[in-house]
Amino acid sequence: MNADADPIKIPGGPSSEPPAFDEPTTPREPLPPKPDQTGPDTFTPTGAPTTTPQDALSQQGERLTTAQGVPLRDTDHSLKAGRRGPVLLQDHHLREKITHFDHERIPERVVHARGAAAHGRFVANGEAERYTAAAFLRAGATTDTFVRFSTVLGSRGSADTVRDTRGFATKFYTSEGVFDLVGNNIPVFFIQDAIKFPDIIHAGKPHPDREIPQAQSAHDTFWDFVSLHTEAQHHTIWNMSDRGIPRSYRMMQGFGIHTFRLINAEGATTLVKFHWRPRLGTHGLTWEEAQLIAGKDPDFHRRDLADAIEAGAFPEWDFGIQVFPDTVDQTFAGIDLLDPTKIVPEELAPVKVVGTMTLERNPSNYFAETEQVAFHPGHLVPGIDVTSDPLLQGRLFSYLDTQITRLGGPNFAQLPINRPHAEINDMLRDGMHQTAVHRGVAPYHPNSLDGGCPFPAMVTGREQPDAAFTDVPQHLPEDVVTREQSATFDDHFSQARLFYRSLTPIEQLHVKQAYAFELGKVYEQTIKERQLQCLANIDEDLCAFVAAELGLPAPAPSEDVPDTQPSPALRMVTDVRWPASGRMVGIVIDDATDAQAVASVRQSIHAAGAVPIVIAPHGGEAAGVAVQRSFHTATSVELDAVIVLAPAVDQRVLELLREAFRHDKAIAFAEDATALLADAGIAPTAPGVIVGDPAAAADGVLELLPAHRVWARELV
Ligand code: HDE
Repeated sequence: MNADADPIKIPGGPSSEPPAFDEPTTPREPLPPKPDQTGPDTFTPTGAPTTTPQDALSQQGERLTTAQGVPLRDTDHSLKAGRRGPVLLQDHHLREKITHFDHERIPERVVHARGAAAHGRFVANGEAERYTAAAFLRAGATTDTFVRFSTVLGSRGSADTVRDTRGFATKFYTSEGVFDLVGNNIPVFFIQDAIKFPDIIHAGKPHPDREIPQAQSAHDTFWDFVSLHTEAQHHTIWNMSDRGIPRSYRMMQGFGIHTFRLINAEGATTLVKFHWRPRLGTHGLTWEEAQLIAGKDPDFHRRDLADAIEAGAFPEWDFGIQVFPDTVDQTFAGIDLLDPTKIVPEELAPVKVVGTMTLERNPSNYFAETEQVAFHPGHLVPGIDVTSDPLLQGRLFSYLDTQITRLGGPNFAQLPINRPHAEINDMLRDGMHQTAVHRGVAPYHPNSLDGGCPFPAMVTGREQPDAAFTDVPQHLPEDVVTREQSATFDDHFSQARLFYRSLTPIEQLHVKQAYAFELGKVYEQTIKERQLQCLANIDEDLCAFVAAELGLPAPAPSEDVPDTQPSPALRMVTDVRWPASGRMVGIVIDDATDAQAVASVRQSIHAAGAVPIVIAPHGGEAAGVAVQRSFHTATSVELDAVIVLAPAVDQRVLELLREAFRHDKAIAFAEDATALLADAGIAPTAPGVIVGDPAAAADGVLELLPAHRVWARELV
């Protein structure tokens, strides 16, 4: 059966139609995107819905034209003075083509340059209604969303699986205007004041002299900064955990980090922290896997997200809030809610789920959508406001400012992906790339020439469908202008300790190994010693392990750090069983493998929502099915589990199995493949190794996948 006839579709193909072998000779309209792909909904630059089909925004017709729509006969040869002569300046087509090409790139984001995105839908359950007047959080309200996930440090072309924080930025196109929640997958940040952001980023980015290393924190300047500026230690220990190397964007939590203020219909306020909880659970890679993937498939997370959506395994997150009373001191359980280096443990303030988001459409053009999307924490809607968190306050300046350079002027909100799905009547005029064609003569307030329009909301005497944005009056706690911070921001170690001591022993081991690796890459001994001093303040056992790996003495703590109750909610390794949706299961076969066995194993894997990847000695077809990977192209790191249905003693397969075993993945063998076990050096009795008939092999793997990994292997 070739791939086209196979009802089990493997995602990832480049085009909505297979190409012809010969160069086509009959003109036709451009192909539509693949069924899983879509562009932004078509709204005008001023927020009016249109009936314009999405394809009207892409190239039209079957004939090659200039940018001015003039049909062209030839785009392969420049206009020359004779066949061997010089090129003529009058070649307007050549000049237009090359000039446009010369300007195809825009500046990459100064941080979060590498990302992947998807369109989705948010449905509110109404649980937030008592806290906020925001229309999109009313029961049953459905809102279009666009989510961009990212790494922080790397350039646009860097690898996905580096150890780093991940961005989790969501644009809600609400009926009251755009709300952006520009969050991360880690609930705290390195710094407490926005004025330190250039410093932490300069320290994390490649060294300015050689411009290495790319997308890494394992280097001297990063550890120099975080060991001196110790408020960074809490965020850093999260990065050293497996949260710093997510298995998938689909398997990450998201956090708004800062405390926000909600305002309800009666004007009462509450303080909240925002949470995204993945329905697939929160899972990491192993460090060796992450490093191998960075070479073998640097687009791993990008591919995983797009493939899952194409395969119909739509990722979902519950959206939740932790709710705190809006008191004068803005603290909760002794924790300063304005300090972005602190969490409030979920055991003290449970997360209330207020809605669910499903990502269900891939973008149809990376540049137009994922690259040009512009987020801003100041994109707020009525019912949601900011607090005085000094990190958030600086962000409110930065995001608008950065778009001016990145997107070439002040009209970036008119780019199709950024257009609100609500009326825009802003009196902002002109500027680079203005695409609206405004009417009227009086874009100022007050005016009489345009009949006084636009009117400020709520003073028109007319019934307003939605409330206007209100700035909640705030009392200032102090009346002194000062470059100082609150003494409640001074505790830098107790929550790093809380995090570490809340983890399971397996997770703690990974944290220890991550510090040992990262500091092992640092050249300067002084910096290692300084960071060891920080670790001694976090946990002495952690410090002793890392010191031993570095061959340095473990210092004694230099601070008296208070102990707190552990927070089991911080663990990633739990007994919960998660859906296998979109997981990749490799099926190793050869030409002699029973076609019926292959068919039934593929069917079981597919029926469980996972993706069966057939791996055979060669490409093409084997055992009656299309082969996705040959022994030459297969790699363990793209698989979550492996089923071996062939006695294939091939060095490449042996290596694949050894790696899969080392990375705690379920491995199943049909009886005739057991000789492989011995060659691979894997004990048939080891945890997570199944030997049986093909049905038992598939069932065994599906039984283990919901735990994410065979953790028992790390305990022996
Ligand atoms: Fe950002 N950040 N950030 N950041 N951030 C940007 O905005 C900045 C911070 C976050 O997918 C930039 O459009 C400052 C915290 C995400 O397009 C820039 C400070 C959190 C993204 C910027 C912070 C984030 C950005 C770069 C310290 C988690 C990617 C390009 C006060 C709550 C959004 C851009 C996307 C992007 C500035 C700190 C998340 C330069 C000054 C804390 C997810 O404006």
